[in-house]
Amino acid sequence: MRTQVAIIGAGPAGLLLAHLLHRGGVDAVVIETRSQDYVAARIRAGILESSSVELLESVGLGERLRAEGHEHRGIYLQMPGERHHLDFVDLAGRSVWVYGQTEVQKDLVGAGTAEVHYEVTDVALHDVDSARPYVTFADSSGAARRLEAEVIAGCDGSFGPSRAAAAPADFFERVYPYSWLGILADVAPSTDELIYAWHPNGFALHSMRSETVSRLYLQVPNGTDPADWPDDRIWGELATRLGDGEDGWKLTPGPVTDKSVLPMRSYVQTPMRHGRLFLAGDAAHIVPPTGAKGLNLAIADVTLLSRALVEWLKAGDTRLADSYSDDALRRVWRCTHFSWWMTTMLHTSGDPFDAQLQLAQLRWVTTSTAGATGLAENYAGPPIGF
Ligand code: RFL
Ligand code: PHB
Repeated sequence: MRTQVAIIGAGPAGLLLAHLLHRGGVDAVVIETRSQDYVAARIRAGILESSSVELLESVGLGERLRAEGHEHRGIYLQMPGERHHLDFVDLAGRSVWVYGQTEVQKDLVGAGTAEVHYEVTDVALHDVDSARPYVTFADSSGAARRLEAEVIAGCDGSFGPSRAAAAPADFFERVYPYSWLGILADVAPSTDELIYAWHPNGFALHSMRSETVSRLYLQVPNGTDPADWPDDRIWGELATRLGDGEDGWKLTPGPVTDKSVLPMRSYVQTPMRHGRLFLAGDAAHIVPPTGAKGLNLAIADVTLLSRALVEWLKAGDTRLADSYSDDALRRVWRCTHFSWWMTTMLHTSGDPFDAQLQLAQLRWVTTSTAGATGLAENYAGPPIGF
């Protein structure tokens, strides 16, 4: 098989890249180890920055998003006895949208612009330093395949083979001493905006997917077994940390349809290019979910990468490809800092000095226009290409 761009991974980065390249007149083939159903059902991100929404709209992927997504002006930041609304539209001139990654994935599959080979195995990258890189794999029937390309795009997340193929590289990492226990529940959200809550017992987040589906998270110790958290215990702890009963606010529990524990870390691998291999999305960087940046970073990366590859493969101009890593990393490091900052401000460590610093920081962010604007600008997100 031969194509212009071999894309490894059919998550949002890989499928959106294929869609953008198709619109730019560049051929691509995507290979994915999982099944289409598995990828479509993975419950992950829920928040899109307005620049992500604008990008998706501008490439024909905005119809369901506008109809079924929900625009939010801001978030609540909370400490015991205090709930403050930060209005991003007033503070930074931009909103965010609640629209699940599952829905973005469905829209990308529905666009039908990507040739995707699902359920492949034994994926290996070859000769990425040369002008003729290629990928080998076994297709879903077990037959050995070789995919030759001008460029390989590694969009295979943190566990795929592209990261290693892009080495030697610099690797920056921070592992956090806590995880999130996340639930999806069939119950109307108890809040109009997301609530990020600092509490002495640990962080809690009330998010949502729709008028009838809520998404909630609790900070738990690393190594927590979800089996130790029956539904009643989860709702009880959420009620405590989110302030059920304070100022008449009530948390309404409901049937839990999904429960999982996710560890948290930050990493960035640089550069995001090695020869003819370009990394995008989680393959190059992971952020903890506290700032809702992962999916948005993946969208920003592939927007830059598609422009660079169209210029190169259609017009022979390599300038954007040469600057891709530096261009993408400006935003990556901004969001890596923001996600680290939100995470360390809101998760308790057990150290009383740290707790007082966190509260002082939260009071500053919720009472000073300068502090609130900084958070709002970062949460609502810098423009693509910043
Ligand atoms: P993905 O989505 O992991 O897709 C990578 C794909 O590559 C496939 N793959 C391979 N394919 C071929 N050959 C191989 N050898 C392969 N190995 C792996 C995988 O099967 C997969 O299909 O990475 P991508 O496309 O870069 O997208 C990144 C986002 O998925 C991720 O950043 C976000 O989900 C992060 N994230 C959030 N981001 C936000 O912007 N806002 C949020 O609110 C938010 N919440 C979250 C999140 C991530 C979470 N988890 C579980 C990681 C909440 C959670 C719980
Ligand atoms: C989510 O809805 O899954 C979500 C929302 C905001 C975050 C993280 C996750 O910061």
